[in-house]
Amino acid sequence: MKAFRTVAVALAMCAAASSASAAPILDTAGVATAVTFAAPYGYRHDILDHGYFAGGNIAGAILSVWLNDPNRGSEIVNVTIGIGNQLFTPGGNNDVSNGNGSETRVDIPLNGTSLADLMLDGLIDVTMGTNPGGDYTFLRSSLAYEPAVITPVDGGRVPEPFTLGLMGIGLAGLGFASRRKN
Ligand SMILES: [Ca+2]
Ligand SMILES: [Ca+2]
Ligand SMILES: [Ca+2]
Repeated sequence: MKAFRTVAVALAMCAAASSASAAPILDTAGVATAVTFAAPYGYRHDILDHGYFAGGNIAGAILSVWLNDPNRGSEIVNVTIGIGNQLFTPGGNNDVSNGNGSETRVDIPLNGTSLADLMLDGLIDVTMGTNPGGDYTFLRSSLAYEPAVITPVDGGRVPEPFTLGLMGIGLAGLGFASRRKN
């Protein structure tokens, strides 16, 4: 009965999505880890567990990482995503701006190369690094991705039937995950 309700809710959400943009799907990964130059931290986002199939279409994805810095100081947050390499300095300076107990969130849109890496197999590897002498704490990571949609000639936005099916599976998975948390 619960499973039926989850599927019904997922289908209802898909129907709602057909008249608007597709809802982003969230994948979480990583465990809290101290990062130094000598000890970068690598982890992987795997979206196959949301019903994504290798070689599918993704319109866009944003990687969000949460950081803090137990001892402040100046450091570069060096984020390597897939086979690309992107450098970030949260807050516009070379410091994870928040001290111990608070969090800095960094949002990183995947570039074309990283997105292709993700679409190819549903997996994307991320490495958090810093410069010599830099240190901060990686807290957690979330990858939000939006299944591709097609735009018909009348200008409306309608999910592809195939993508819609994947969304249903993904949403059912989310329902399952949230039930497990309860
Ligand atoms: Ca996953
Ligand atoms: Ca990959
Ligand atoms: Ca520091």
